[in-house]
Amino acid sequence: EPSADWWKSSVVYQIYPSSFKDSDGDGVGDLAGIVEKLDYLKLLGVDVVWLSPVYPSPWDDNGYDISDYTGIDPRFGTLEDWDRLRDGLHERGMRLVMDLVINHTSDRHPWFTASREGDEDKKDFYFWRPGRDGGPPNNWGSVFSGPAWTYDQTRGEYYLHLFSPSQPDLNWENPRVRAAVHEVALWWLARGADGFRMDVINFVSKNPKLPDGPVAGDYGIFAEHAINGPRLHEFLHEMHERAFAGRDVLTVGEMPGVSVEQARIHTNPVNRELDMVFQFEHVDLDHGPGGKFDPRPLDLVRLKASLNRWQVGLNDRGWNSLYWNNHDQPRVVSRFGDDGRYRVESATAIATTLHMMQGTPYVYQGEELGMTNAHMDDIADYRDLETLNYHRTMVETGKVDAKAAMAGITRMSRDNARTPMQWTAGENAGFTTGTPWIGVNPNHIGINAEAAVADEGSVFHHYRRLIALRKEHPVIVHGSFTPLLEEDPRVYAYTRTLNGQVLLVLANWSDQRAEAELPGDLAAADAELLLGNLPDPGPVAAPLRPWEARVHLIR
Ligand code: TEU
Repeated sequence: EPSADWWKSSVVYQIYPSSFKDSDGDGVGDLAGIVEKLDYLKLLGVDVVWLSPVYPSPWDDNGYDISDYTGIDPRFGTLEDWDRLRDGLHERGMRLVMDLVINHTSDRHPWFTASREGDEDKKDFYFWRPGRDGGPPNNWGSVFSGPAWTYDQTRGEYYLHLFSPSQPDLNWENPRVRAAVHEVALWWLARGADGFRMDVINFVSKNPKLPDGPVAGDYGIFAEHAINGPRLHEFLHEMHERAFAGRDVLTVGEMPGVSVEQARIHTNPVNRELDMVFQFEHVDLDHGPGGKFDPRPLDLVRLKASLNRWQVGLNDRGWNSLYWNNHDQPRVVSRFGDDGRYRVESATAIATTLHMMQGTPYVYQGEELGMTNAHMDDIADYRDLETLNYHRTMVETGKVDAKAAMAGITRMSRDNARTPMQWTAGENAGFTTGTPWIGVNPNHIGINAEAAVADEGSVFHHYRRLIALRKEHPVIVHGSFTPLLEEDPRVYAYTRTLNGQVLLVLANWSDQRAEAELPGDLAAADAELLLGNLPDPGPVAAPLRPWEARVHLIR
């Protein structure tokens, strides 16, 4: 077995390729554009790039609807461009993780075309069922609005799609489906990929009876019958043995709805399933009764309770992945911080809180610049199908209050994460010489990579220092986690401990001065300051200024 643990001390950087860097002026980012920016990633200090999908796709869900698993969509370039990216990363000591979307394919994937035509080999590759009482086989609603079933004329049956109708779910009960998926993984590993982020991988085992779910609104909720299903551990273990075992890879499974207890099983190395998972608890805390587009203010005490439970729950038994942002989440500085007066302070305090925890940190493109939400209030500026479908089915029909819903969209839409990377103060933020596929945030005049790299006090350099610290201090990678001040409404505080060394992390999540009421032995300890996000940081006992964060090492 190769040493499995390099990913524990790594920091991963997620690239959403259509919005990263456009090299050819068509308004869409591409692989050659990423290659131009590898020295920027090296300067930041990240170890791994996770590349969101670049495969051929009809682009209904921005590439999460794949029609060919072993090709590159022409909008991004060619397989040879991918080879150049792989080599450019490897030459700089970085690795490349691909996004494996294998719960579903595109409805234009040849497997689906063959399946709907009743092809002998492919007919059971998807979930096909006859209707019930002139309607769909069960009451499930899909993640992207509307029913989870669509009737297909050719086949004369309904097919299941937990997401868009363009994303039919693969039937993992069929061993040939699983073998085909393993082949895809092996194909990319043979070409030099270093691992996989596996899209909604805990949706692949369903209750084979596909029973109705509890009704909420127009549809039934599929969660209890299609998430964390009965054969999930078996399927993941099988894939590990066929595709990952004995190879030096990183695997991270995206798992909405996973619990600490389940994640502990998935990520315990003795079970040979996955290295780590993406859980969703902390990014669902501000969802209201009407869902993500009905947001509530964040309660810091609840956030601490959640993240701290994951820290303690996986210590010594599994491994956490740490993230605030990805291509599905609004920008954290706008969501949990203050993207006005305290933008730099809050972005760096929030980053410090996460990066000193146990687990592998993920940085989403632009997060290291403190990029903000797009603040778009006109639905015409949106591109994301989840947002557009919600607007069409809930807002335009008058099912929700239009003004409140638009405010919810502005705050929570996935497109907040998808506006182009802000490279310069120049035209289109230096992202493209053409017309960008989605609008550039006008605040690129002030918030951009060129300015941030030139300014030692920028969010960028704080991220660079956080990443560098992880390389210097094993306590940051391996130390056990102890929560502090759990009821404090403003201060996030914890320690990490390894071989008698104690790392103390303090972050003020408010724009008020805050006293951290630390236990006496900590407050009086002789400590070295490893990092602060404001000028002239004080000792352990010093009050925290608005959005101040400090990392102290107690020997
Ligand atoms: O997302 C899975 C998922 O359940 C949510 O993150 C969802 O996309 C959204 O946030 C619901 O509000 C994954 C991908 O990350 C996402 O981009 C895809 O759209 C989705 O799967 C389907 O492939």
